[in-house]
Amino acid sequence: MRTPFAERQRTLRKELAAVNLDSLLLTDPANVYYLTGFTGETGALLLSLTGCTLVTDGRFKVQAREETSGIHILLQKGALFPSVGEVLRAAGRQSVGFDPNRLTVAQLLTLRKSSGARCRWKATPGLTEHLRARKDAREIAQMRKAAILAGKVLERAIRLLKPGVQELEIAGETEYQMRRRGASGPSFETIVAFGERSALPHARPTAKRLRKNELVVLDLGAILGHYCSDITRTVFVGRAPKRIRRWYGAVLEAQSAAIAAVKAGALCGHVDAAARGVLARHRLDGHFVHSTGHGLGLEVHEDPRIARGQRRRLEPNNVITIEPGVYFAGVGGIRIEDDVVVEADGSEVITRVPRDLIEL
Ligand SMILES: [Mn+2]
Repeated sequence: MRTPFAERQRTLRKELAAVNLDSLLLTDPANVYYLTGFTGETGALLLSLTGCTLVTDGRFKVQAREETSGIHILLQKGALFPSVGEVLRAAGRQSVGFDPNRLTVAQLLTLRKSSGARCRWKATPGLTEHLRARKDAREIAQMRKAAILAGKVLERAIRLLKPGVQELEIAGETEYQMRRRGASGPSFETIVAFGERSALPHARPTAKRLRKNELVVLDLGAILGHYCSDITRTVFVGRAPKRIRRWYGAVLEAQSAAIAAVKAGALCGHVDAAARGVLARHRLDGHFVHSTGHGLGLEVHEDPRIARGQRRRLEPNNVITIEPGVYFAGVGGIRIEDDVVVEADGSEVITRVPRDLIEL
């Protein structure tokens, strides 16, 4: 089967040439996978204008050969970064790009020392991440499957919500169901938050038991075929009081407005402002304490960021989340999140779970 990796390497090489780099160092596993197919958790990739070398350790020898093709695999002698430096030293005078967001200060110092004076290190953040943000047709198809899987698991979790059940039970069952349906695991630690705890946007599941007349926030995602999904629904256990309905209606309206603002060319900050504006009209913007969304792909949080003031523009085939929420300490929170593919004139919502308030 034809793999996309060689073509991605070619595309990135053009970017290297454009910023006068001879090679680029990649250490982040998602970036290394994106460019080579290698899934080992440690390794460093040196992409040069003429070739590609993956440096990793003996544990990954067989795996690297099986998962990649057309690249040079080098097993490190001793530690990873001195080995990478040696490869560069042997290659002679050149300028090498690195991502300051992905490398520690200690790693850079080791690289500078081991690669020698003829190697010039240049900070070039986000080159691969920018390519990754624009998904190809195969990636979108995979993300649709991951999103649908997350939705099914979420709907099943909602059916398990009965007074007396613990947050941890729901979270455990959810992650089990993901794997039963083919996911390699959750794309982040599943959030199950009952009652007051739902006011914490990133609540970790506890032994708390569900009671009647509580809000429940379920925020989960699965990794399927390397790609992440991310979905949130809010449920009320009982008949929701008027103010909860009002808050829920406002969040749903904010999410719809943000989704309607999504299209290629739109400023990320405008999409955020669409959600924030609706909540402001309901005098709830002070309770919306996070950004509207984030890019989704090999990682659960990636480019582009849908946040206040972001000047970046959406591109066709970006995949992003839209997830406004409101939070009231001591009472609870409401968040609705879907995954959205950016299209030329609009968007496709790939998570397929009804968004109306569910009362159990
Ligand atoms: Mn999210």
